[in-house]
Amino acid sequence: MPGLLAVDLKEGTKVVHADAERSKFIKYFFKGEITPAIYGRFLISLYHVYTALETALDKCKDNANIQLIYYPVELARKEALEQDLEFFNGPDWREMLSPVSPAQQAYIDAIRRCADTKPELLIAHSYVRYLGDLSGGQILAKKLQKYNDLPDGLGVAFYYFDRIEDKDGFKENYRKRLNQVEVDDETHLAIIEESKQTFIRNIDIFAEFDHELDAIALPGHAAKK
Ligand code: VER
Repeated sequence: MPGLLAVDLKEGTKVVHADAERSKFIKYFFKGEITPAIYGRFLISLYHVYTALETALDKCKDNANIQLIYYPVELARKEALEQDLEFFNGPDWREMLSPVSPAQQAYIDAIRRCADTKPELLIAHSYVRYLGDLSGGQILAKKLQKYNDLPDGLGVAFYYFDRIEDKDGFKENYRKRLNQVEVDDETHLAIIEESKQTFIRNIDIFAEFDHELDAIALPGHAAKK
C-alpha cells in the first residue's frame, strides 16, 4: 500500500543510493583523485542530463503534479553548469558535447520518454538530481574545492544554489510538496521505480569514467585504488 511519496522515495532508493556512494567515481572523488580534466568531462555529462531535465520540466509545467515541484528559479542548474564548464574546459567547451556517450544518451532518452508519455515520472528525475545536489552534492563541492584549491566559489557554481537561502528548509518544503502529489497507486509506484532506475543511470554515467580512473591507479602513479 503506497504511503507518503517523500517517505516511499527515500526508503525505496536507499539501496541504490548506497550503491551510488560506493561507485568508483565517488570513492575517487572523496580521495581527491578526480583530475580537473576528468571532472571537466563529468560536467559535460551533467550538462546533457540537466538540459534534458530542465527542458522536460518546462514542457510539462502545466501538469498539476509537476507544478508542485517545479522551481526553475531556485533549482535550474544549466546556467551554473555553463560557468563551471568554461572554468574546467575553457571557452570551447561546447565542442565537447558530442559525441553523446551511451550512458548520457540512455539518461536523456529516459527523461524525454517521461515527458512524452507520463509527465508525473519527471518527479522522480527532479527528486534524484536536485535533492541529491542539495544533500550529498554539498559534500562533493567541499572536496572539489579542497583538492583543487579553488578560489572563491570558482568552478563550483553547480553546487551553489544562490536563490536558496536555507537549503534544509527548502528540502523540507520540497518533501511536503512531494507528499501533495496526487496520483493513483500504480503511478506512485512507477515514480519510485523511475527513481531507482535514475540512480542506476547516474551510476552508469559514473562508470563511464572507471577505465580512466583505473589508469590513474596504475603502477608508477601515486594514486591508490
Ligand atoms: Fe545522496 N545524500 N549522497 N546522492 N541523496 C543524501 C540525500 C540524498 C551522499 C550523501 C547524502 C548521491 O550521492 C551521495 C540523493 C541522491 C544522491 C546525504 C543525504 C553522499 C556522501 C554521496 C556520495 C557522493 C548520488 C550520486 C545521488 C543521485 C544521483 C537524494 C535524492 C537524496 C534525498 C533523500 C531524501 O529523500 O531525503 C547526507
